Amino acid sequence: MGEPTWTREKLQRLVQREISDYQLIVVSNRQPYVHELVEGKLSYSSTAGGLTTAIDPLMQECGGTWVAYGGGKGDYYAVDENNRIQVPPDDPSYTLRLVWLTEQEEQGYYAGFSNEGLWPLCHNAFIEPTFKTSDWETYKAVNNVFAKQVLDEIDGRPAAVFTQDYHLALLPRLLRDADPDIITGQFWHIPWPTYEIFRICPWGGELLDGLLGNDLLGFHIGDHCDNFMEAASRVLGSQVHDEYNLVYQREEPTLVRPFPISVDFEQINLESQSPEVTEEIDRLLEELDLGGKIVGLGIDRIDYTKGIPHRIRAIGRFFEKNPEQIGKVVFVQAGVMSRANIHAYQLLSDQIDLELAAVNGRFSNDNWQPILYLPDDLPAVTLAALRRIARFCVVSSLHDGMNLVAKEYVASRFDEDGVLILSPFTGSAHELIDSVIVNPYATEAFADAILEAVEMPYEERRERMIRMRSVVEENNIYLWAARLFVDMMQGARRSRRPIRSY
Ligand code: GDG
Repeated sequence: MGEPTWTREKLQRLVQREISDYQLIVVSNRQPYVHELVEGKLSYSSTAGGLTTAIDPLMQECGGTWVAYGGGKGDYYAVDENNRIQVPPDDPSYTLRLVWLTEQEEQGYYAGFSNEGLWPLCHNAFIEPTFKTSDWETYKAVNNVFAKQVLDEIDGRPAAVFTQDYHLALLPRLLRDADPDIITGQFWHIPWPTYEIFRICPWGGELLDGLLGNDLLGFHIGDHCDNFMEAASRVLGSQVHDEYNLVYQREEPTLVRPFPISVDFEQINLESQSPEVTEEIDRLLEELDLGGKIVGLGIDRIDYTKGIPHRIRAIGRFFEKNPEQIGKVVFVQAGVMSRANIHAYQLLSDQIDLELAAVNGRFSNDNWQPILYLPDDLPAVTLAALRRIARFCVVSSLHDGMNLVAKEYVASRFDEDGVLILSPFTGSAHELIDSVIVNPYATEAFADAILEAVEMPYEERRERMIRMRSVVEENNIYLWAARLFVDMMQGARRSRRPIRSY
């Protein structure tokens, strides 16, 4: 049997015990709440994406400060003279401190080095990474901007800094150089590639050295840890102690461990039972004409790693092989556009339109269309309603660190019904072994997996869903954070000891 379920309260007690002597600071590129100014009126919304989904509930529970780039047009008007604002705006529980970047900085550091360089480097999606020297220079400069802001926030007090993701790989080393007493942990939300791929990056050594300024470095799965440790050993010549998951760089250890990220199971489970969601279900059934149909669902940030064209092709093949399903099954593809100023994403958008036109053009009739595409930033209540309507949910990533959409679908199915079709190239597939696992490149098998989901008897759906739900309930976001915080403090204690004591 697994460990007992972790709750918000239990995590709060753990944080008080382990970290209360330190100021807790989370740092990320993206802010959890963004402000807009429309006709002189300030409004806010929470940002879409896996990082906010995972970290915001933790900060609400633990308190502290979240330092992030203020990219919203209204952000400047929302903060106080120290660039701080209490969030969530409706019911404040922690501090958000915003960092300002120029357009040129945002372009070089975020769109350029992070998203045209590191993102394709770390995902096996066959998109060639672009490495421009000017982007790299800006990336370094912006990591320095963040370091200054974090140090200013710390103001010489004891602090534990928990950095997020690939935008800030150099930050931990900068912090450690400025103040070796700062406890440093980082979670890398995307995969880490094999050495053969990683060495394409012209500044790989500097990235590794930056990350090895952490006491603790977390990835979703063991393979990514192994890849990272191999890169550190082969690129930098760092000493790697596999048996302890430790890497020594500059004679200081970094603990490198897997922490499979998750969702707030209880909250999603409860929210999906709310009257608002039930009303939204009625509205969607009517508006999208879904009554009496078997509905399949995809929810993704529109990104080339998510395998959306592959999914559309498989749906087309499914109707081709199973014409009796025409008119009976509808697939709803929802999700927000992202990184629209990057060329590869514009190409993806065009490709999705072409694939959609091919399938919808071929199979639609006067009363029915096989795929409904809703590429919008949909409100949480609509996403929750879609998850409840859907007989099956498809996650077909070509490569994905974890994929929270899969876990959200499972958490929201309090009725213990529904089938998850899941790519083996996601971190989630390591845990959700009762899903229907299918390779998104194998169109034939993918089409058959859709038929399997459509025809799966209720008893089997229920048995599989019950097992998946107990996995997500057990391994929830609070267990993830608890393990991470405990290991971060343990890593910090170790790194203050001389190497020879091992
Ligand atoms: C990275 C890693 C890792 C989607 N569309 C809308 C919307 N969403 C929400 C989903 C989910 C989140 O965004 C997406 O999370 P994922 O985990 O699927 O993917 P990434 O954004 O690529 O996240 C990933 C994650 O970090 C955490 O470590 O799992 O592997 O790539 O919560 O529901 N939310 C709203 N409107 C939308 O249209 N509000």
